[in-house]
This record gives sequence, structure tokens and C-alpha cells, in this order.
Amino acid sequence: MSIVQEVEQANTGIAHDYIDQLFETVQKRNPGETEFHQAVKEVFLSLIPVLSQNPKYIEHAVLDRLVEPDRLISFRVPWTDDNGNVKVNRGFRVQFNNAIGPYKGGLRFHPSVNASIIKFLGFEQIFKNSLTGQAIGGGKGGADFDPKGKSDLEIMRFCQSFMTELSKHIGPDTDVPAGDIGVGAREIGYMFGQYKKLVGAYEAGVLTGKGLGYGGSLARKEATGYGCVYFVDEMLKSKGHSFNRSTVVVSGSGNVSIYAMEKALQLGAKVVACSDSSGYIYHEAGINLDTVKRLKEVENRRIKDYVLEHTDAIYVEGCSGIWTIACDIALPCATQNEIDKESAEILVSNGVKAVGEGANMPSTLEAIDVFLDNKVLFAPAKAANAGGVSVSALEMAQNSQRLSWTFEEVDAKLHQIMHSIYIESVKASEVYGVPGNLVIGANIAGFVKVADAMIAQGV
Ligand code: NDP
Ligand code: 2IT
Repeated sequence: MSIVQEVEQANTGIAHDYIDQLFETVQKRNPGETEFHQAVKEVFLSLIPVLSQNPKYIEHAVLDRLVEPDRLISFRVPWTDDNGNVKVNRGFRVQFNNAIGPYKGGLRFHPSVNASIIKFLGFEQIFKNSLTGQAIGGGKGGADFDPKGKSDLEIMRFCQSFMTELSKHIGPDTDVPAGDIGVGAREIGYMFGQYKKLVGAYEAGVLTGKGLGYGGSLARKEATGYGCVYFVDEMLKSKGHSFNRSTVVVSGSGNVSIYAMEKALQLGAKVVACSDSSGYIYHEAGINLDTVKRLKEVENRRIKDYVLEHTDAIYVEGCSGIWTIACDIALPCATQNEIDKESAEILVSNGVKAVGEGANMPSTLEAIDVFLDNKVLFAPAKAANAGGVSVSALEMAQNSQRLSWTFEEVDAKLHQIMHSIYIESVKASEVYGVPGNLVIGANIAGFVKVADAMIAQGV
């Protein structure tokens, strides 16, 4: 049953009217911000059961408050390229909600970044961070800077200029950024160096995803991908399935994708396809992850070069075709809206058993309905990719203690957190009458804690 059909069955008159009106207001107040509207709509539809059973959330106008960020900062980022030309990009930080802890969320450097993208990501981060059970609020940031084709020194100068402004708004107890698309340990390093110069103190906990030699946490790099697979593994086990001997398709070939593939392989799966923004590779015999890692992490090359070294693999131009490959488990780990209704229908007709969202909002609302209608085990992004921010919070904890935990310790905590998120989401889906619908379960479980904190604090 789809998100909409399920909620229509509940006793929901007042709640429905409330969210209909509020959604209209959100659209009017944030014109043209389609990604933000989409993220809000999914959460609103999911919350109808909890709003109808707990009128206090409507009386206290909690959703009216939640959809308005505490602040959205937009700023100029001037920098100089290697030829001495001045370039200007636009930087953002949205500090969405700090009811349960300091703002926390990644920075994305990609030409598509705008207020809508940053706000959808920041809004989702509120619920995701709440689900982790850690004391972190929701934030997000980035710039419309394209790191592709830039030299190392250009990246450094951009990061320094970006941080010169951002530093005024962040701090270890205020707002703690990390990586996202286009931002990895190198960029975090340059930004940390600049922050340190500007504040004149070694505040290790101001950024997470740092290098291991200066306050970074072991297993942060692996955390999002591993966490996603841990979560999907829980779902599979609940129905007597497993990764072992399953065929897996993973989109993207960046941080989340690579470590989702690594953990799936460790659990005995065969990964047959991955992609970048230009196209995808299909390797029926099973992808060689060492080659992908070298190409993408070390040599900064395109995924199509994989077939130069593995001549029995094929490369196909364009991204969406990856979902036409038959698989048991699909892990979208590239970007938003990469699975539309049509791709979802093809996945279903090819017999997909489970979908785990490693990326943020990779499935359209229509695609989610196709998966739920067809009883595909569906792990929504806010739950399935929460492992990254969870280990970021563990990095903050280590920085505060001035201690470093072993890889095994951090990985065990990550595994435990993903298990708890799974249990919480399942429980909420059962309590609110939609057992197994983890979209509704995760959204409600994340929402309740934040909503109660906002009411208690009068914010
Ligand atoms: P990376 O920059 O490391 O990798 C992104 C990958 O996705 C690349 O293969 C990239 O291809 C591809 N990609 C990016 N944009 C597009 C696009 N518009 N169309 C098609 N492919 C695209 O980023 P991450 O792996 O960190 O992030 C991937 C997703 O996971 C994002 O949705 C992010 O928000 C989410 N996420 C990340 C977390 C983290 O800890 N890093 C935590 C939770 C979620 P190309 O190289 O060609 O650009
Ligand atoms: O979307 C996400 O959760 C991230 N990009 C990670 C955020 C973080 O603070 O580690």
C-alpha cells in the first residue's frame, strides 16, 4: 500500500486538513523549491497518524515551526583560479533545528546546489539525526562550486574562502559541518586549517570527517555505506533473506557507494553494477572493488575506465539505465531523485526484494509508492543512511574526550545504532497501524523526539 493510501485509511480528518493547509503555505513561502517541497510532503504524509492520535502537536503548531529553519545563511565565496582569474560562488548554511543538540549536517559542493537542495537536506537531517539517538540537531550547507577539473590548490583556496565566512556561524557546540557530495577528508582538512587560524584555537569538534591524524574517527569513511548495508541486512533477515549470494546494484561510485559495496561483498553478495554521473558499468562476473577504489579514490578518474581493465564488463552512457539491471537488492547511493516511477517499476518487474537508500531522497514519491505497493522491503534514507552522521557524532564524542577509539569499537557502535534505528522504525510503524512501512515508521520515530523537545523548550 502506498504512503497516501495507508494514511487515508486512518481516522485523519483534522490532521489531513491541517497538513493540506500547511503544505500550501510551505509552497507559497518557498516558491520554486521543488526538492524542499518534496521532502516536506513525504514527512507530512507520514505524520498524519501521529498528528491524529496526538492533537497536542497540532495545538502547539509544531509542524508550522519545524518547516521554517532557524536561519538560512547565504554568502559570497570569492576565490582565485590558477590563472589568476577571480571566481565567485554562492555558499549556504541552513541551521534548521537545534531542539535536541547543536546543528549537524554535511556540506555539499556541486553545481546544482541552491536554497531548495540545501533546505531539503537540512529538513531531512532533523529527523535522521533524531533517529540516531544522539544529541544532534539538523543543519546542512554547501556551495554551487564544481570541484571537477579543479587543481588541488584551487580546491584549497575555495575551501579557505568558504570557511572565512562560514566560521562566523559554526562551533563545536553550535553547528558542526561534515562532508557530503564533493566534500571528503581533503576538503574538511583545508576547512579545518582555515577555521583554526581564524579562531586561534584547536577546536577539533567543529568539523567531522577529519583526517585520522588530526582528530578524525576510524570508520567514519566507511560509516554511511556500512550502516546502510547493516540496516538492509536487518530488513532482509526479518523475511528470511540475506546478502549472501544476492545480486546487488549500487549507484554512484563515491564515498557512500564504495563502502556499501565493500560491506555487501563482505556479507557474501555479488555486486554487478555501479555508476558515476556520466554512466554505469555492468560486470556480470562481479565488480572488482579494488579497481573501483583505485580509479575513484586515488586516480580521480571516471567509472568508464573500469572496462579498460575488465574487458568482460560493459559501460553504458547515462545513469538511469542502471535500474534496468536485474537484482535482488538495489542501493541508490548517488543523488536525489535518481529512481523515478518508471525505474521503480522496472526494478519490481525484475524481482527486486529490497531497496536501501544510501543517498538522500534518491527515490521520488511515486517510486516509493511503487515499492511499497509491491511489498518490496524499503529502507528510507533518513534511517538507512544515518550511519554517517552517527559516526560523526561519535567523532565529536572522541574529540571531547581527547581519545580515539579503535575501528572495531566504532564499527560495533555503528552496528548497534543501525539496529536501534531499525527497531525504532519498525515499532513506530506498528504502533501507528502501518506495520512494515518504514517510511512512516522512521519519520514518526524521528519526529516525536524533536517535537516533544520543542514543546518542552517553547521554541
Ligand atoms: P561523493 O561525492 O563521494 O560521490 C557521489 C557519487 O554520486 C559520485 O559517484 C557522483 O558521480 C554521483 N553523483 C553525484 N551527483 C550526481 C548526479 N546529479 N547525477 C548522477 N550521479 C551523481 O558523495 P557521497 O558518496 O558522500 O554522497 C552520495 C549520496 O549520499 C548523497 O545523496 C549524499 O547526500 C548522501 N549521503 C552522504 C553521506 C556521507 O557521509 N558522505 C551521509 C548520508 C548521505 P560523479 O563523480 O560523476 O560526480
Ligand atoms: O547526509 C548526511 O547525513 C551527511 N552528509 C553526513 C552528515 C554528518 O554530519 O556527518
